[in-house]
Amino acid sequence: MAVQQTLSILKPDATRRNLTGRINALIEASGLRIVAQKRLLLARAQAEAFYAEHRERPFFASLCATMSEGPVVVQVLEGEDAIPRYRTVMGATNPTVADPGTIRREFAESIEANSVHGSDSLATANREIAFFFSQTELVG
Ligand code: 3AN
Repeated sequence: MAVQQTLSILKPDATRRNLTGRINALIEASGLRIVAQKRLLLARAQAEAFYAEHRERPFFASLCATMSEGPVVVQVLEGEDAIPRYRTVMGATNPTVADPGTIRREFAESIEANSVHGSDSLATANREIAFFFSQTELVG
């Protein structure tokens, strides 16, 4: 076990439905701490840069449009094994197969508008945190 930080995004489908507080409650109930948080409107180019590794996937254009259609809340979560722990709290990409009690099972609208993003590895977390936050914005 190691203390890790991971990048979380509450997606536009979640902010549109005023779910920030309910999702944050599930995050905090899991033992993760929100050590940085801000609400942003992503430009289309920012969404494309953030999801660059998915550029060849058929849903890339639609995903980037969805991510820039309304405000997002970007967060840094900290805790023991925060990266895999948050993936568990999020649930599977497809909400119809996500476990009961997970964020995506409870709140996601579809496989694309699935309410939250979470980093999937240490290298990804480091890159994604640096994409949105400077070190001085992380307050543990
Ligand atoms: P996850 O977010 O669970 O790690 P990824 O990395 O495979 O899933 O996909 C990144 C994002 O792309 C997902 N959160 C979702 O918004 C979108 N996405 C994934 N698979 C599909 C799909 N088959 N159709 C539409 N959008 C998808």
